[in-house]
Amino acid sequence: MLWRCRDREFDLLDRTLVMGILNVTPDSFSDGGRYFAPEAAIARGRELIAEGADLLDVGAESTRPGSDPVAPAEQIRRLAPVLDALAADGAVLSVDTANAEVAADALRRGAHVVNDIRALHDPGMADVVARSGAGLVLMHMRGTPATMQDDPRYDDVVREVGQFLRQRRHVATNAGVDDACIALDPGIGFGKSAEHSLALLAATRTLAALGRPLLVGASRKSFLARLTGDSPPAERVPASLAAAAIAAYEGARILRVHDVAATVRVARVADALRPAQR
Ligand code: HH2
Repeated sequence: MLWRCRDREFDLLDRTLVMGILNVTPDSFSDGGRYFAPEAAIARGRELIAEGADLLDVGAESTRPGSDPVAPAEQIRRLAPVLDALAADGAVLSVDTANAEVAADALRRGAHVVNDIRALHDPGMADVVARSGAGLVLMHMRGTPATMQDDPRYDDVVREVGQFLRQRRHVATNAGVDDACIALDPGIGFGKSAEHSLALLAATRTLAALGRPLLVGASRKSFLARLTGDSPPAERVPASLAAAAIAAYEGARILRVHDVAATVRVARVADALRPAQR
């Protein structure tokens, strides 16, 4: 299975990609404030690449439950120096934004992927992605970060998320996005109870069968803490590695994580053990 991202083409048949998280924010749930200064973010990005990240997902807006949106101009201001420096290094960069203007600016600076947690909610986004040939992550979210954890309900979360992802993929390709550029993501923790997130993780094989690379972002999220009793996000690393191992074994092709060095090792083991058809 190929994933096309501008001039980069990832062959995902037997290699799970590790996407390192780089939050240039004051308030992200796990690493908020640590990499808000451009120099600190650039240094962290280089560290993640040295640890073996295949690509970096750079975001300037926290989407933790209860967070407020960040204006596009401010997202661009936060991202620009970081993207410029890491693109000059030759890193493969993803921009974590739902805003077409921010995505377009990042692509001009050399980003290869748009990680759109609102799955083309911005009417300008599909065109920006289609024209650039960038990779596009379409993620499922119920509601907005401000309200999404207010008692989310589903009749059948796996079926509903699968239907949504199929429909958004259709919207993207109808708008001119190359199907080979699309990856899908169930959006663990976005408008989901801990039980919903677990059900989606357990259904990785079903969701991977939708036919495009599946991205799973379980890293350090609170549904894991509900199982283990771990409290601050930094304590959730072993639980995150377990989730990553199971997701990759069951057919996820991209793991979005904070802890790159350890997850790369997990991915190599899962790749060696995963049955060929997954
Ligand atoms: N999770 C977060 C942010 N962006 N994008 C995708 N495609 N999938 C995810 O699961 C996902 C995502 C939340 O994690 P993080 O970036 O660590 O936190 P914050 O939103 O507080 O910056």
